[in-house]
Amino acid sequence: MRESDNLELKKTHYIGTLALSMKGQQVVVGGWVEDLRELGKLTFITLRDITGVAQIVVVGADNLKQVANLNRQSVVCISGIIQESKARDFAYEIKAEKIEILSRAVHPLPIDPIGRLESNIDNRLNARALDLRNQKTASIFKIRHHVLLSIRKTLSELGFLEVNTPKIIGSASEGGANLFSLKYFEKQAYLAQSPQLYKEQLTLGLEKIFEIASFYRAEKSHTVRHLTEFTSVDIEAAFLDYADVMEILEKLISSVFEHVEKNCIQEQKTLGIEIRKPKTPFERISYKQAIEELSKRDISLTFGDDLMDSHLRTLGEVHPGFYFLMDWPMKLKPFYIHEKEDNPDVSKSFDLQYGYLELSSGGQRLYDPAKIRSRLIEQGLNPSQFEDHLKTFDWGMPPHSGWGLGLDRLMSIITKIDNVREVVLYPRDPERLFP
Ligand code: AMO
Repeated sequence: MRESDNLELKKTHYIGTLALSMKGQQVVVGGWVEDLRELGKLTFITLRDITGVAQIVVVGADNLKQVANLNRQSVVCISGIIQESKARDFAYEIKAEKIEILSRAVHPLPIDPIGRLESNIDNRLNARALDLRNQKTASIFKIRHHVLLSIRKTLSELGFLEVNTPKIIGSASEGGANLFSLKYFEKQAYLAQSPQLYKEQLTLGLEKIFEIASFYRAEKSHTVRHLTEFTSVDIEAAFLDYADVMEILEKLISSVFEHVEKNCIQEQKTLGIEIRKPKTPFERISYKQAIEELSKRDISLTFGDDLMDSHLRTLGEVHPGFYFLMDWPMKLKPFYIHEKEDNPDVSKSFDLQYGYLELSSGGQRLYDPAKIRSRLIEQGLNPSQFEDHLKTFDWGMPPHSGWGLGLDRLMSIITKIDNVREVVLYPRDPERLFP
C-alpha cells in the first residue's frame, strides 16, 4: 500500500556505514521495519536495509502516533541523530526526528521473512521476493554475486573475452534430446541447451572466449541438482588441449573459493558455514580407474558402460571432494569430442566431480569436419542439420578445447546447500513455472 508520493526525506546513509563515532550527526536512513516494540512513551524500531540493522528510538506524541500499528516489513525513511545506545545488541541508535512511511506491508504476509517461523521451500519460492528479506537467503545471493565477480575476473585475467550467444536457435546444439521447442513466427525454433557450437566457432575469430548464461534442458528430472533452466559458465580456447583447460577450471574454482572466503565473511556467519579454498591440484582419475575402483566394491562394469547415479555415489564416497574423472569412452561422449591418438576408443574428455555431483564437463574438440560428420552419423544425428556449423571448420578452425560448468551446482557446493532451487532466485523445474 502506497503512503505518499511526496518524498521529502532522501536517504543519506546505508546503515552499514553508521557508527557510534558519528554521535551527534544527523542522518537519513531508509529501509524495512524488522521489529517494532511500543513501550508507551517510547517505541523502538529495528530497521533493516541491505547493509545491516539499526535501532531507531521514536519519542514525541506526533512521531509515536505515526508509527502506531505500523506493520513489520513496512518501508520507512527516518531522519534522526546518532546517539549512544543502552541496548545490548547496538552500540549506537538513531533518535528519530522525522519519519516518512513510504509503503505499508499488508499482513498476514505469506511467509515470515525473518525466518523465526520456518517456511518450507515451496512457500518460500512462491514468495521469493519477500524471502530475500531473510538474511540467510540474502546471504546466498550476495555470495552468488561474488562468485560471478570472481569468475569474470579470473577468466578476463587469463585473456578470455566475455561473449553472448543466442538462446533462440534453429537447430539443436547438443543433439536432439531434451530440447524445448517454441513457435518462432511461422518457423520452429528451440531454446539453446548450451552454447557449444557457437563457442567453438568463436575460437576462430576471438581465440579465447567465455559466456555466463541461462540454458535450457527439457528433462523431467526431479532431483535436487536438475533444473530446466540453469546457469552455465562456458569457456572455449584455441590452441589449448584438454589438460590445459582442466588446469584453468581448477584455478577458477580455487580462486572462487578464495575470493568468497575473504569477501563474504558476514554471509558465512549468517549461513553458519566456513568456506575454505580446496587443496589443489585436484585428483585426476581415469574412467578406467573408476570402474576398477567400483569392481573392488562389487560393482561390475565393462569399458563403455555409463556411470549411473548409484555408481557416482559410490565413487563419491571414495573421493568426497573435487576430482577430475577423465578419459571417458568415446561412445559415451558427444559428437564434438576428440579421441586419443593412441587409443581411438578413449576420448580427451573430463568431468569435474565434487563427490557424486558432476559440476562440469569438457574436453578437446574435433576440428576436422570430416571426422565430425562421421561422428554425427554414428550418433544417429543428421549432418545436414549442422551445415551452418560445419562450414565454419573450413574457414581456418584452430584446434580447441573447453568446458561448461554448472553455476547453480557450484553455488550449492560453496554454500553447502543441497537443493539447487535454494541458490537460484526463481528456479524452473518440470513443476515450477511461477513466479
Ligand atoms: P553438460 O551437458 O555436461 O555439458 O553440462 C555442463 C554442466 O552444466 C550443468 N548442468 C545442469 N545444471 C542444472 N540442471 C541441469 N539440468 C543441468 N544440465 C547440465 C552441470 C554440467 O556438468 N557442452 C557441454 C560442455 C562442454 O563440453 O563445454 C555441456 O553442455 O553442472
